[in-house]
Amino acid sequence: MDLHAITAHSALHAKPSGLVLQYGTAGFRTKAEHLDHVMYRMGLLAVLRSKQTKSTIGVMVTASHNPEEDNGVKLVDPLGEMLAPSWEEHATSLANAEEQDLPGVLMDIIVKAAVDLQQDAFVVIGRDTRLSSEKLSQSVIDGVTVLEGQFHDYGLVTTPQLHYMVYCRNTSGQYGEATVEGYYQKLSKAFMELTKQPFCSEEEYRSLKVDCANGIGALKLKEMEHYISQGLSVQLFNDGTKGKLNHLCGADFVKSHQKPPQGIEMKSNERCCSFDGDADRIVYYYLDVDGHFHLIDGDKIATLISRFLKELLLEIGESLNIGVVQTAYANGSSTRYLEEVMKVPVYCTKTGVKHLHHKAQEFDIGVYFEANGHGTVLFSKAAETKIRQLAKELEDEKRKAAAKTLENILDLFNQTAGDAISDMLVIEAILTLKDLTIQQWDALYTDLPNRQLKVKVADRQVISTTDAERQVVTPPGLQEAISDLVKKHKLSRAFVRPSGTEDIVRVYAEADSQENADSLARAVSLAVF
Ligand code: NG1
Ligand code: ZN
Repeated sequence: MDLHAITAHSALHAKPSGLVLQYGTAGFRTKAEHLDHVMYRMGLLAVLRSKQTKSTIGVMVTASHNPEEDNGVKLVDPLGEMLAPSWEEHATSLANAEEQDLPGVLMDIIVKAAVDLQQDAFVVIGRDTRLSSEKLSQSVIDGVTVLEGQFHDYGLVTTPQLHYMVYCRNTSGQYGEATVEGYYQKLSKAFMELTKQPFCSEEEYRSLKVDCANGIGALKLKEMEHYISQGLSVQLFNDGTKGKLNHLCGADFVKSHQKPPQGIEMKSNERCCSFDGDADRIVYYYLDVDGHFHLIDGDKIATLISRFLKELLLEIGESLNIGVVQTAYANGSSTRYLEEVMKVPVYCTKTGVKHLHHKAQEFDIGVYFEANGHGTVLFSKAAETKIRQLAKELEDEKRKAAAKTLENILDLFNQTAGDAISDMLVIEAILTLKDLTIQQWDALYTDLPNRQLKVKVADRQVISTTDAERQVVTPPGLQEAISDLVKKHKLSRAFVRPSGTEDIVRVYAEADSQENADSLARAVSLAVF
C-alpha cells in the first residue's frame, strides 16, 4: 500500500475542512459539490471491503429520488445486499477524517477489520443520470486504482442493476450473466414465459404508461423494450429528454403528494406507474371515471404479490411459509388486510430496506415492501431448490404448471434489491394471469387517509425511538404528547422519527378522514418542535 500515493491523490479530492457526513439509510447523501472526497474515499473503502470478503464489491453513485443537485454513494456487499453495519461505521469515519488523518484512519480500518492487503480486489461501479455523477464516479475509480484494485465501470445503470451485477459476479454467473444484456435476458425470459398463454393477449393488458422521473429508468426501459414487446407495450413519459430529474414527477413525488406526476397524459382507468430517479422504487395509479386519483403504493403491491403467491402454493399443494415485512409507514388497512383477511404473518422493521431485507430472509418466501414502493420478494435457497424441482418433476399437469409459474416469478424478482423494472414485470404478469384490472386490484382494501410531513429541527438526533420506530424514547414527554393527540381521533396512529437521508424529522399520521389525518399530523409536528 502506497501511503504517499493515497495522500497525494487525496489532495486532488480534498475534504472541505469541518464537513461531517453520516453513512445513512442509503449511504452518503448531500449536495453533489460536497461529495468529491467521499467518492474517492469510498473507492478506497470498496477495495478494502473487497479484499476482506475476497469478493466483488459494488459502488453506486446516485441520490435516488432526491433533487438533481444532490448526489450520493453507497457500497454493495458480496451478495448484492447493503453494506454490513460495522462497515457503515468505517465508511463514516473514513469520510469524516481530515486530510492529515486519512492514512491513520485507513490503517485503523485495516487492522480492525483484519484486511489482508495481499488479497486481490475487484470493484464494480455504476451511476445514475445526474450531471454530477460521471465526474464523481471517476473519483471513486481514482480511489480504487490508488489502492491497486481492479474495477469494471458499468457506467449508466439503475441501482438494482448494479446490485444484480455484484451478485452475478460473486456466484460465478449462476444467478445470471453480469451484463445489462444478461439482466434483460434473464428477466424477459421469465416474463415472456409467464405471459405467453393465449388468453394473455388481450390488448387492454398489454399497455402501460410509465413515468420515468426523468432518470435512468427511461434509458434502461428503452433498452429493454424490444425484449418484452410481445408481452407488454410500455409508453414512456418523463424520459429525461425535456424535464428535470425527479422534479414534479417520479415515485416519491406521486407517493408523497398523492397526485399524478406532471408530464404524463392520463385517461380514466388507464394503468400508470412511476419509477424513482434510480429505478429502485415503483408505485402504480389511475384516474377513475370521475377524475379521482387512486394511488397503489408499496403496501398494495405487497398485498397483490403475496395473495398471488399464496394462491399458487395452494394450487401446487406445497406449504412453504410466506412472511410479509413492512415498516411503520405501511398503511394500517394493508396490515389489517394481510393479517385478518389473508392470514399472512406481517412483521414491522425499522425504515430502510436493509432492515426489511434482513427480516425477509427468515422465510421460505419473504415479501418486503416499503410503502414508498421499494421492495422485492426473497426466496430461501431451500425454497428455490424445492420450486425448481417441483416445476420439473410434478406429474399432475395443473400442479406442474403452477410450479412452473412460481419458478418464473422467482426468476423475475431481483433477489438483491427492490427493482422498479423487475417489480413492474411481476405486477404486469400477475394482473394478466389473474385477469385483474387496476380497479379490482385497488379494491382489495381501502387505504386509511394519511399524511406525512417534514419538520426542520435544530438537532434531529435528539429524537430516539423504539418498537420499529413506532414509539419515541427521547426527548422525555414527546411520546405521551403524541399518544394524547392520537386518542382524539378514530382509527388513528402517529409516529415521528429522524430521517436517515435528510436533515429533518418525519411525521406520519393516519386517521378516519383526510382532514383528521392532516390535523393530527400538524398537531404532532407542533409537539416535535
Ligand atoms: P428516511 O429519509 O430515513 O426516511 C427514506 C425513505 C426510506 C428509504 C430511504 C432510502 C420514507 C418515509 N423514507 O428514508 O423508506 O427508501 O429514504 O432511499 O419513505
Ligand atoms: Zn431510489
